[in-house]
Amino acid sequence: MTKRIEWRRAGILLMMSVIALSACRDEPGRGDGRRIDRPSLGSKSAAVRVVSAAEGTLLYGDTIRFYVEPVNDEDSLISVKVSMAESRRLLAEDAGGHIAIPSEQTGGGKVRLRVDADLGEGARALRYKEFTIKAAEAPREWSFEVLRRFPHDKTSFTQGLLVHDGYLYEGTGNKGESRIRKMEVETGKVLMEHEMDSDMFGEGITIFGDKLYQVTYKSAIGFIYDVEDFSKVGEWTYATYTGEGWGLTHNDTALILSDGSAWLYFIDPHTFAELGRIQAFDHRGPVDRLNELEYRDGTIYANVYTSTHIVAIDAGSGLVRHLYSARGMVDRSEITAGMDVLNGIAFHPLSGHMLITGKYWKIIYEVRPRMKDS
Ligand SMILES: [Ca+2]
Repeated sequence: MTKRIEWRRAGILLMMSVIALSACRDEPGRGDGRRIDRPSLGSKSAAVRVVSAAEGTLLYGDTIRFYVEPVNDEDSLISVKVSMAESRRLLAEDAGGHIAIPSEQTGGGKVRLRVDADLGEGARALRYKEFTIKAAEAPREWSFEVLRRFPHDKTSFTQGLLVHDGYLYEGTGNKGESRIRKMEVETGKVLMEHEMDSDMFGEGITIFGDKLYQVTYKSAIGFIYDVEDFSKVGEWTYATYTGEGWGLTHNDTALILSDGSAWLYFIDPHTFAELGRIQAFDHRGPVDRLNELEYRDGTIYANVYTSTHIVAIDAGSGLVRHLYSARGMVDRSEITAGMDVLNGIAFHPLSGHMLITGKYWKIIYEVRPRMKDS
């Protein structure tokens, strides 16, 4: 048997099973393959192909271009809609199937597009197309100059750190060790504390209005507390790419959540609807393992989990503009046996400098960025 005949036979078998399946669905028990007078299905197997000149990698700022055409000659294209696969946000629509989308509209990283084609007479086809979009330039690199050191409770498995109205707030993780605290910034003196149930693994925190929001590691449950007394006033849920909650911060209108991937989610603090999402990316592609967060002036600062890096991400596009290395920031004498990874970014209420600590670290460092090799 030649290859050609094998293919044809496979095609016929596939067609027959598709027909049998659709017949079965409509008329149980009569899947004999003969009842195929269904004009609404269009041609034998409605399908389109996506043809792109740029199969490899695009640079942020480029335009994503491709065209969509029916696989079967007898099909005609009525229209094509292209949307972001994850959010279904519509990006482009064209009757001729010629698509051009500026990458500013998709953001960078691994961009997955959903292509919905209308082939007329009720026939539709769905394809997905992936592009990797990298930054044209590497982020600017910085190290940290330590200005001051403040005490940090080395029993705190830090997951969330922020300054609000002059006080330091911290959320910690690990089951049995998860809590939220209000403290004096420079002494670490604990002014208020709430311990979570021992089966809960606390993650990032943020304060929006008069509420403190907290996420949890794998439970997909968030908690809401009154910032005045830490009394629990509500719960919320979130659906992320990894199913996990990691870091939390906010801008003027939305909570901003990380989940250990390169995605950052913008969430309405009242309805908890997702308002949008961005993917962090640099000149190499997506920047994942984003952990503790801090937002300031259009920039999201994020720890990259297990590294000594903090990235500064443009909150509109996801573009990583700056890369800060904390390597060498911790003095040899400050290293303790139980010390875990760097995690925790806040800003000092008076100086405006960055405050950085880590899980089970004994010090919070007030730092100023210094250009590398200067
Ligand atoms: Ca923070």
